Amino acid sequence: MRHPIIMGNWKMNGSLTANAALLDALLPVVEGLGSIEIVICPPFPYLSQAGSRLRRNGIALGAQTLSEYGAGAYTGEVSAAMLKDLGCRYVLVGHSERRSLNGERDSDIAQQLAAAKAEGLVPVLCVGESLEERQGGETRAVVGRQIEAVIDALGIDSMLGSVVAYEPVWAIGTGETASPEQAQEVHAYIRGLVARRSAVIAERLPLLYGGSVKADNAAALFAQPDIDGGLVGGASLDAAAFCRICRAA
Ligand code: G2H
Repeated sequence: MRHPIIMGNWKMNGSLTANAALLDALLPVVEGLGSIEIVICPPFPYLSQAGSRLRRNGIALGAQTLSEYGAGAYTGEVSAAMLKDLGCRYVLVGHSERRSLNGERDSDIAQQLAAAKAEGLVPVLCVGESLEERQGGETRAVVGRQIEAVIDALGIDSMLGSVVAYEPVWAIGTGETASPEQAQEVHAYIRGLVARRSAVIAERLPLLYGGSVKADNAAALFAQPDIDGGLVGGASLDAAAFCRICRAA
């Protein structure tokens, strides 16, 4: 029922020239992988450039964040409607870099998720614990709080048509990856948490793993029963590596 999703989060990387080269190398290879959903999330200024190429190749466009507000005097912000206008289908909300570097709180993230859904975008709610929290045995409490903050604010139906990405902060961009068993344990916990409110929604909810996904660890991660794909940062900037990760899904 859940089909694999692989998302490339380019973060704050790229240029018109570099993006064109990356897309040239990537698209002819991944467009043949019809059974999985592949999503590219460039920085805002490059959404149009990537979007015009992706629309011809059947790969989806995503953004890395959005404003919780609809329109108006919010200098520097980008609304859900603008992302929709540019052809986005997905948008990340609550990435740990947004939480730690931009001070986004669970309550802000819930409002961003609501704004995304109101425009028909698929929000990808990112959750995950720090190294200190894992070592303190708080992984479930932290991840549970991050997800329940959204469900408590918006209701369980907010998870229908959404995606959750589990990204342990200690594994992001560090080269450290959660083992398949560690990741599966948290994914199963997340699905169980949602199932307590709605078994049907939990069963349909795609759960992605993120945190140093690479070509050589992707297959073992994606083989886990509750891991439905990956949110890939660094390796999504390398066409050959990203193609191998997509093939592993
Ligand atoms: C986690 C991930 C993508 P990386 O942030 O969101 O990045 O694969 O570089 O750890």
